[in-house]
Amino acid sequence: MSSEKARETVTEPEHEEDANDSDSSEVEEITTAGAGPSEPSTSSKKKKKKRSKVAKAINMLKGKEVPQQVVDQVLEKVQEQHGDVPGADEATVRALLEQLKINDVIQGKAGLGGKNKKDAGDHKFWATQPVPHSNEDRGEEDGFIEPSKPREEVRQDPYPLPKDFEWSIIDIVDPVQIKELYELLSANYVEDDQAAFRFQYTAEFLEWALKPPGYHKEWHVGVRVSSNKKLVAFISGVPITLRVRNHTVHASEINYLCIHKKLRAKRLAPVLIKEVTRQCNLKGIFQAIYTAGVVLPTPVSTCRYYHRTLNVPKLVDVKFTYVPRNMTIARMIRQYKVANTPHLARAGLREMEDRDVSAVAELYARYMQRFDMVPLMSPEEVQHQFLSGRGRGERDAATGRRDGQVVWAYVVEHPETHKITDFISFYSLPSTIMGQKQHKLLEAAYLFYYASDVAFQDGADERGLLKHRLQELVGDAVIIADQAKFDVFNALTLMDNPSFLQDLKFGSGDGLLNFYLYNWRTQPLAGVNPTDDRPVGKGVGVVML
Ligand code: MYA
Repeated sequence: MSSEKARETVTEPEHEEDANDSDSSEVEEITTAGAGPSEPSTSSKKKKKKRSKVAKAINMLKGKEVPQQVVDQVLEKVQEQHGDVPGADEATVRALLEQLKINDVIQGKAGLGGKNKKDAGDHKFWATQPVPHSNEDRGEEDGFIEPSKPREEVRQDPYPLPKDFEWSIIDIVDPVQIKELYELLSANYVEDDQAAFRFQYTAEFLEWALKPPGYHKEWHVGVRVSSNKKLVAFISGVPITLRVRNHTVHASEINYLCIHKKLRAKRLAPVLIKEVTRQCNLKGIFQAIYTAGVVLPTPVSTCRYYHRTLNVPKLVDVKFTYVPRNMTIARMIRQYKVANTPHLARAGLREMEDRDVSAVAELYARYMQRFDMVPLMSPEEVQHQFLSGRGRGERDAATGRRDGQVVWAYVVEHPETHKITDFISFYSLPSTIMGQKQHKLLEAAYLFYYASDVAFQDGADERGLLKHRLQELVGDAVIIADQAKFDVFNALTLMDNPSFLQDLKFGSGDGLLNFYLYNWRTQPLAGVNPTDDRPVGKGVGVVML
């Protein structure tokens, strides 16, 4: 997993005529989840009551998204006490409240979505692990927390499991076993807070994600019931070479930790984590990267989900998004309508092919120097990440999708020089819609890696050249996803994403994704929040599947 599914807050243009103008930044944010109008009141009794309501609501911020009621009440209070204050508008107040909440999360003071409110000391398992236990525990210098061990000093036997269960290495090449994994995850993997959506990784996706070049089958760790061999738990690692600031770290990317719903809260997760750690150690790997919606000790960065609505009626039907007050569904459809063909088609945008691998690998490596934590990819890894998941057979004429396609990758080839100037990719990760008769699957596209050589021009950032190019490039990815019948296009506040999300009408979601490093100290990296020396996004250049 890489992410928690999140409902959307809706963006609405101030003027309807701005709706199709992708350059328009005149978007006002309206959060509808938990929204409710507040009663105007004048009597002092009512005021007192309201103040205590405000205090209560503000307390809610510790664990939940900022409710509309809080924003409305803060605005009213400001108005009451100070009259018209420049900048005291809804969007600013919401942004400030969100910021307060996110700062708390990053400093480990608050949990998210009420799901994890433990103090660092209450983490019985995590307290024993080589991870920073607070941001103060990160030291001055980047480096390991525990030294690596020679192979013979690594524990040779698997950790004991409760009786009736046994370890089972899952062979991803075997269609029967990949189906078993698919079935475990489809019924038991990550859900949103309201249990309305659950990730539904396809068998093709899992095969793509778990078999990068140099993968180790021993890092695909399953647990079965001894008597009937039913697969009931799983965790995986795949090799990844990270650059974290100026260090190269050979690590494992840990993902798809899942325990059957009937076996929860029995302390099985720590056993799975220790066993995959042992398997990594046996291959000489002592560092890892992982992401989770829950707050554990201690995120190195946190990013927020953003959602670009494509299929308005369906997203409204399944309550992924809402029709805001003062808005109609027809206006919303117009607002989110996208062009029929990608704008860069004339500039040489086409699907990436095998012959582009070395050019894309070079462009990727140079572009990713912009960020503090990035995967370093060999040409074989580039081939795998962007091409091996492209599906079977011909593309369907209507949707442009191939059978079993999980990743979409495009390049811009300069029409005269034939140089590859840009590339862009996204992947498909549907979610099961629970308790809905009409719609069973939410088709979501997720922004993956991209690069543009505009970044290497003088003043690319200062003069807004890169921002403009990325808007075109990602805007085209959104158009391609729309043609391929995706319902929504998701992205996080990492890499250069914050520069174009709003202009491309992505709305802020209520989900945050925490990034963690195992056995590696480094100062916090800029994600949804800037750090002292880096703006938002620039710390994180890793997209986890
Ligand atoms: S994140 C996706 C996680 N999966 C899901 O959310 C799917 C649905 N949920 C479940 O299947 C279960 O609830 C899970 C927990 C399996 C999550 N990451 O067995 P328990 C700690 C790490 O009684 P259960 C992903 O895949 C929790 O704080 N730890 O709990 C990345 C507590 O410890 P402590 C977690 O609910 C995974 C302990 O587990 C997580 O039955 C990265 C309770 O265990 C979590 N997401 O099962 C794993 N959730 O008392 C770390 C709970 O200390 C990798 N816990 O608070 C580390 C690097 C390893 C490799 C190193 C190589 C060198």
